[in-house]
Amino acid sequence: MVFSKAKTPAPTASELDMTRIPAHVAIIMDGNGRWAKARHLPRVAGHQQGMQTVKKVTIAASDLGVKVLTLYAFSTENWKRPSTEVNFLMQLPIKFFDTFVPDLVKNNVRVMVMGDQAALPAATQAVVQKAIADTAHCTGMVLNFALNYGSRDELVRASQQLARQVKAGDLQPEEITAQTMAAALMTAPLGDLADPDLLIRTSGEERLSNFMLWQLAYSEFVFVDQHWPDFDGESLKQAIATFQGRHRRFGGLKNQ
Ligand code: V0D
Repeated sequence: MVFSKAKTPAPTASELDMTRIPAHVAIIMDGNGRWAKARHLPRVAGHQQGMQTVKKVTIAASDLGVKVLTLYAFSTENWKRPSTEVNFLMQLPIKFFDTFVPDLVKNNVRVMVMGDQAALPAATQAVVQKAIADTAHCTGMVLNFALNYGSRDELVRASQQLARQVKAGDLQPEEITAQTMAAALMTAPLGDLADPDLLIRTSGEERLSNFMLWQLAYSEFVFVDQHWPDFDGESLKQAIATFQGRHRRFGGLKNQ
């Protein structure tokens, strides 16, 4: 007893406080390869199934009243994978939009993308731009894909942009603040909602892997053992219940 912490158990998903849904949920969608391996399937089958999970979880998050859902789809380091796998991954936005843009519009979900788009194959860039355009009028949840994204790359680019402004005489060094920094990051278009309230990583790994290093400074982290293709709306609710349990015990900087 001496060594056990008195813990308030997280509420079950069925008793979520709908007035305290995290506004911005970010997810590292890990475990597609392991999911496939466990079924003696090729890795790409895991990515294919993972894309179906993206659709289900997007609708579940929108239904719960999440305002921004950021999904880490492809990191700047993922180019090191075998070219057959990279090529397959680059087709996924195309498959995703052929089958899912009408559902996004029906659910009033707007697509945004952060990361270095210029390095993606032209066909992938085109379909991503079309999805952004086709959902530009939607006023509900923002579905923000991190695509060829790396947080150090983001911070380097932001620093270069601020340095250029200083050199041009448009900015004083003292004017480099948390605010001007945030305005130079890829999440700037999200405004007040740029910082995730909740980060979820699937598949049991407990690392950030170069994801939103600046924006996650005050976020709650929830790690779940399920592989991404096994994650679903119930898993999302459970993670949000865990988030709400933590906030009940410690209070937070925001939403109090
Ligand atoms: C594989 C599991 C949706 C994680 C989910 C190119 C890795 C499925 C997209 C997507 C991927 C991205 C941008 C966009 C529309 C859809 C996606 C990639 C991988 C990397 F505008 N799923 N998805 N993109 N996977």
